[in-house]
Amino acid sequence: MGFSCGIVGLPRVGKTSIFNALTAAGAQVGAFTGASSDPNIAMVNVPDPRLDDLGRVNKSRKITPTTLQFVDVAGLVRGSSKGGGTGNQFLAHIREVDAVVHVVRCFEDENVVHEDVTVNPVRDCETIHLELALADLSTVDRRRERVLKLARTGDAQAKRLLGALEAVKALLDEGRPAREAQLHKEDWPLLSDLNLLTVKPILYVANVDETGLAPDHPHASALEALATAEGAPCVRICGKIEAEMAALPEADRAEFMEVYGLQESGLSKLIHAGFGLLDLMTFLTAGEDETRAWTITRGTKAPQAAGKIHSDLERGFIRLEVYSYDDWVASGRDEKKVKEKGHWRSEGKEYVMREGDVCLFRFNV
Ligand SMILES: Nc1nc2c(ncn2[C@@H]2O[C@H](COP(=O)(O)OP(=O)(O)OP(=O)(O)O)[C@@H](O)[C@H]2O)c(=O)[nH]1
Ligand SMILES: [Mg+2]
Repeated sequence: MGFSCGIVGLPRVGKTSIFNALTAAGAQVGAFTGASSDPNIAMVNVPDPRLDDLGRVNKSRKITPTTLQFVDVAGLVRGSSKGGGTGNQFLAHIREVDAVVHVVRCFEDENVVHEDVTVNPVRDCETIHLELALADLSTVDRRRERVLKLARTGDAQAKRLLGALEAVKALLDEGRPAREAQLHKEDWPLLSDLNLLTVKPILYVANVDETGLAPDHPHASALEALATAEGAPCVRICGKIEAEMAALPEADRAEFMEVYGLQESGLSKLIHAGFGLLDLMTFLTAGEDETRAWTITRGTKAPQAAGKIHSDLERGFIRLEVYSYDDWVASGRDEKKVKEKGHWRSEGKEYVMREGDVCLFRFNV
């Protein structure tokens, strides 16, 4: 699996519309205003033209893209962390995700009631940030209570953990995200099992209407300024339009996008931003049986990349035979020519994987 994203935001900002646009899952829009307690969960394939190209030339029986998981939960309201609304019980579902996708309403529509009456992305972000921080604060407080006693006995590990908890607590007390804590690199793993929401990387989605793609759109620009200040990516998506598009047959989508002046689908924008945010990259394997894309973190070395495919490949790693997709295309999509031109490389254990590597792992177990 590539990575998983948990969608958060105020009620009726278009989270489920966007979820549907991204996943074509057809979930009930507005369903969470009732008492429903299950999150919407869907996997989507990450589109990759290189994969189809390699699969076609290799006459692969199977083409397997890498996937992305989306989890859509009920809207959070002010006081959610104290049990207000139904949103809080859903937070558990986003504790396990890799990244938080924060959907913010940037569209005007008097038929859709806003939680705080007016459309104001910056205020809305503050509300959600505070609720996430308060939810984390109660998690941290509970753990702190338990660690305090042990730390008083002089237990070194407990003292270190207590120090980390207190640094994080000081921020959360002020409504700041835990990720801003100045902890030693070795201390972060001590907190990992808490699954703090405000440690997760965040990506903003400005849910805009048809006018929202104009660069100077006031609501979307306000959100982008906030995201930039936080160093977080922000993408604009027309939730309603794209949800309609996702329901169309594949063949009709290009024309639909043209009518609305959309250059890139919301899913594609989000994938790019998400890969950047989480520092991910893709490598490929190609053959008659299967051509497949794999997601890894940038900086991963060859044996660990092999381990993504199977633990035996990592354990028994001998070497990696590899060429880049671009060199393959430049060599007329012919492996023989790739070799002739000297682009077919044999790499060892220290090789750092590159985007678009087409790989054949040699191993022995
Ligand atoms: N005009 C307009 N309406 C939208 C847009 N996106 C969503 N809506 C409408 O807003 C309402 C709420 O949309 P949902 O997608 O259910 O919102 P949500 O954030 O999932 O809401 P909760 O699950 O209740 O928190 C629906 O009536 C949508 O049709 C948009 O981009 N423009
Ligand atoms: Mg919803």
